[in-house]
Amino acid sequence: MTKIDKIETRILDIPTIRGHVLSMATMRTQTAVLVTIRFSDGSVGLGEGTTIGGLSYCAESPESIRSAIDTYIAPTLIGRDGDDVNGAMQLIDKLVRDNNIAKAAVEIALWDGLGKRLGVSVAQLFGGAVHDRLPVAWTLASGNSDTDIAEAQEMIETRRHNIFKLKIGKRSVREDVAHVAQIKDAVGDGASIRVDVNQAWSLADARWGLKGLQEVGCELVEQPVQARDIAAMAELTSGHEIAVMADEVLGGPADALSVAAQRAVDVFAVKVAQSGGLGRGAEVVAIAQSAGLGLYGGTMLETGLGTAAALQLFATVEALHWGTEFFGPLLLTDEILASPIGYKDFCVEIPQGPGIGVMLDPDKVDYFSRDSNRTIKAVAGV
Ligand code: MUC
Ligand code: MG
Repeated sequence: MTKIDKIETRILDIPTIRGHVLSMATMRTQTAVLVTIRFSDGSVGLGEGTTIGGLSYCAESPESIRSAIDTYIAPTLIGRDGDDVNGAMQLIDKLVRDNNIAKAAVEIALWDGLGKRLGVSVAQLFGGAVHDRLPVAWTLASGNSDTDIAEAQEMIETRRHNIFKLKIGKRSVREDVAHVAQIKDAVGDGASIRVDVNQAWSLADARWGLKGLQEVGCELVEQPVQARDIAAMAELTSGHEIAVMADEVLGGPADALSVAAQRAVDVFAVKVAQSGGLGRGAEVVAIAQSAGLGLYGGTMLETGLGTAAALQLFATVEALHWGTEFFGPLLLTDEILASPIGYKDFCVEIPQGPGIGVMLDPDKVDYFSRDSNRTIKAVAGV
């Protein structure tokens, strides 16, 4: 039996290429929790658990992810069979409530280790890839319309992205709609424009917002109101033509089932971290498929490591009606993978090779590690 010998965690703080302005906070650094699982046969599995904007996005922070793993998850897994991913996750689910991002980080490392031992990709472990590349969006969130337009035009010219998600919800609804209209006018019909409100609107704001957005040619609105207000999302979905997408409300299969049963949205943004891992993410995908909802591969702005893991899962999903947003590594000033994930022709390439298909650059990991005593501001500000 290949046993789990050791589980190590590390926090990395990596600057972003520009301020990333969200409705609740502005990110200037992305903080990732890396997990390394060492197995008794010498094999190693890598995982990542990452959130957005410190504690402003959800109830898990980089520090809580690390402490949940170190204090509660790792000790229960040491000595267990490394090949028994399902058994490990069932045990963790009994002992640890919620903490989906921490669970996902460990689960990814278990799948990566298993894939590497068997010499197959994680996509293969999930039934096999049906894509070798996927359409990938970019998020325009500089906080300035002219900068966003210049960024979008460069992305289109270099054939990197032609799907754009605009972060709105910080300014008034009227200003936001004008901002979206300006960008849509500048990029024309060759690009798809969507927005993410990150829960910032009241239902009254959202009624006006959705009306304005659809009039200016925006195709989709993500999480316009509070995640807990499923009834408001259902009203907006049935009352407007523009597609409504669930993000923060989807904390795993049970939430997905409840949102689908209430026909509260048109599309699921499925995030591996938020779902609680690749297995739970696959269950959320299956619920959307069974309910006839649209699918989109969502990100927590992970580094190349977490991005590669997500790509392994989404490569197995037949129809991703709204594409994906697996651009996380491109928002960072530096690459921590030994060889970066490929982006070209408006698509992201699925990493090939065993496990999640990528290896870390150890020098970069050391350099960005919080333990290395570098002074970098890890907090997100307004
Ligand atoms: C979110 O809420 O979807 C995903 C892309 C991006 O720019 O931010 C994240 C967060
Ligand atoms: Mg979102």
